[in-house]
Amino acid sequence: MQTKTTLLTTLAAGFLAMSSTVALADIGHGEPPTYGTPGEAHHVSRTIEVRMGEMFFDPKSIDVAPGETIRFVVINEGDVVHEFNLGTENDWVSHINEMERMTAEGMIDYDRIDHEKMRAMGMMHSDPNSTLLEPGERAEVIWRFPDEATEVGFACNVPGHREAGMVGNIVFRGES
Ligand SMILES: [Cu+2]
Repeated sequence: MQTKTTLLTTLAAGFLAMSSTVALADIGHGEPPTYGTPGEAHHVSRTIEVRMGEMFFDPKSIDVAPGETIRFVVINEGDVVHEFNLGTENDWVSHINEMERMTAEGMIDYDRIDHEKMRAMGMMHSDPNSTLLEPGERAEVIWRFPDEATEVGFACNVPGHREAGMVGNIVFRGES
C-alpha cells in the first residue's frame, strides 16, 4: 500500500510537470507570426496543391505575390504521418522539443494521430499555419502573406523529416 501511494504521487508529480511544460510551449504559439496572417476564404486568389510523402514536398518551391492569400490543399500521399507547417527555420527549431514529446507520448504514431490523447494533453495542434495529416488525409491551409517580402517556407516537423528533406521555400515575386 505504501509503495502504491508513492507511485501514484510520483505519477501525479510527473503529469503536473508535463502539463506546465505544455502551457509554456503554447505561449510561443500565441505570438503573431512575422510571415503573414490566417487568410480568409473570400480573399483567396489561387489554390495550390501540395503533395507530401517520404520524404518530400511537391512542389518544393512556391511563388507568391506580396499580400496574396493562398489556399494550400495539402495531401498526405505517404505511408506515415506528415505535417505542412508554414514558418521560419527559427519556428521549426523551437518546435522540435514539442514534436519529439508528442511522438514519445504516443500522440503521433508512425501512421496515426491520436487526437484524443492530444486533446487530453492540451495540444490540439490546430494552428492556422499548419496541418498534421495521417496517410491518405487532406486538409486546407488558407494563409495571407505579408505586403513586404519576408523569410518564410514550409516544413514537416515530425522528428527527422525536415532533416530528411521535407522542407520547401516560399518565394515572393511580382506585384500584389
Ligand atoms: Cu513528414
